[in-house]
Amino acid sequence: MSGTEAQANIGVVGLAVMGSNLARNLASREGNTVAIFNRSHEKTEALVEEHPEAGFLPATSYEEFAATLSKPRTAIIMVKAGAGTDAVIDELVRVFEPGDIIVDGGNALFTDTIRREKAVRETGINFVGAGISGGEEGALNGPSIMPGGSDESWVTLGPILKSIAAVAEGEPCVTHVGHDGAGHFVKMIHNGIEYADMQLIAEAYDLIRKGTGKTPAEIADIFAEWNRGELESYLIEITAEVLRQTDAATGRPLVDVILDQAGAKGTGAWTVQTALDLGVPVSGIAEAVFARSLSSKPAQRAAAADLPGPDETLDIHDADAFVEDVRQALYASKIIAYSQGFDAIVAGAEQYGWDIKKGDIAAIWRGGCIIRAQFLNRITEAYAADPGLVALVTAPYFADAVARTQQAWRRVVVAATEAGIPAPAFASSLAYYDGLRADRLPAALVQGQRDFFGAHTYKRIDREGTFHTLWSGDRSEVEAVDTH
Ligand code: NBP
Repeated sequence: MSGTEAQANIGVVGLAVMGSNLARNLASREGNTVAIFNRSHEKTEALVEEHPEAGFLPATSYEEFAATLSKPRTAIIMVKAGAGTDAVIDELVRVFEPGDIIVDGGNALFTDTIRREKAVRETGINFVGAGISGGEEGALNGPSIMPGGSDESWVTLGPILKSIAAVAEGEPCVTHVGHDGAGHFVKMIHNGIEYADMQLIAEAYDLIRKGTGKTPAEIADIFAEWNRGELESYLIEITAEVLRQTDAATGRPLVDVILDQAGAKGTGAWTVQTALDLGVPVSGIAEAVFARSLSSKPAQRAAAADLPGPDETLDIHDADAFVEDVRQALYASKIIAYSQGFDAIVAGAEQYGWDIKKGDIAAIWRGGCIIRAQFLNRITEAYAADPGLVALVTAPYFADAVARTQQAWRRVVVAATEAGIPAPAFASSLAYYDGLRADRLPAALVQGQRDFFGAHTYKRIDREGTFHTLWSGDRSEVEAVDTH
């Protein structure tokens, strides 16, 4: 390859597992010719050698990479998020021209994407932060893709991304989410929901195991059965497979030999940090993040191991009924996790001026991504019926589902609490639900306390205005002051 012929319509920079698979996916689709570049050239050579069928156009330098691409040049960066992304952007800006498109497909923090988009735009080059979900398998066979960036770049990029995205019910799982950081913001929320979904499933497993004494393989059958109903989803499906797995070395269930300390790469924490800044209670997601943190504190856990628990253990007389209660609790809690996630999307869109179509987001999560699930169709329908829906859980379908399941949900949380089995995401989701539907909250007392010690003022239920009580002196003679 001379390096001067512009033959590729798309390029990939960064050829570790995600980049290689995405490049192979692109190359397998009709009409795409893919230029590839990696900082250390051995990876480029290896990919070309292992996949001659892909017809890759390898480049040894950024200059050669740029020369290989037809205009507008379009390149997807798949490198380790952070400094590596900035380094590659600098190089591409150096060799690209106005009108070209740089796509960051890594897991960037959306505020970094906003910063990068602003800086790159000044050069006349388009910058698109695109969330890509589905892990290495998704990158190869069809991920769910959440691109941000300008309308102009979407014209070129849209058909390319549609060609490689997963397909759900005939539709590609990609949509132009919104401008600048919108795509990475939505991908971050996706991951937050994923944390909650996984934690809820793990709590369901733990309760069934401790409550009924069933083996992991028996519980795998339960999850496989659940996967045929309203809980049908990728995470339920793989849970059955994980629980069914036997450890080759010991013959024990694999789940029993895996160290019970959960890792994290940070996107769940980003979701919670962002939600705190936006003032959105994503309590189910937060509990899932904290549950992983708690699990990964061996010294604290060892020190606390002898602290007393309740005298009661789970006393289940009807195992089938208990399993069904847990299923319903899982479904209700999952609805809350999604409801909270979509609240965060609404708040982010408002804060950053993005026009995000919530129903479209649910639709592109139906395939390719980790939280793909049957009930995402119901979310799309809910937002189609009422685009201004204030809380997903109040949409008729979900309100009915929670009404149907809430008694079981309460029984499960009570049983877990009485038996001293931690079910933080189940319990927190239920508390959120009860908080949301409460006629009156003790927030009134909190306002009183705030006014007492900090003169923070309060509103009244019976009059307009802002009030402060003179608390000092004879407190039986409080005086309300309208500060307006
Ligand atoms: P890694 O995150 O492990 O990154 C390795 C790649 O980054 C290599 O190609 C490496 O080049 C390149 N790189 C680094 Br590190 N610093 C660089 C620099 N300064 N300049 C140029 N290249 C640099 O790869 P990955 O697991 O394939 O993930 C790629 C992206 O996709 C990440 O942002 C990740 O968060 C995201 N993602 C991953 C998954 C997943 O399931 N793994 C899922 C969704 C999204 P080298 O070969 O020369 O060292």
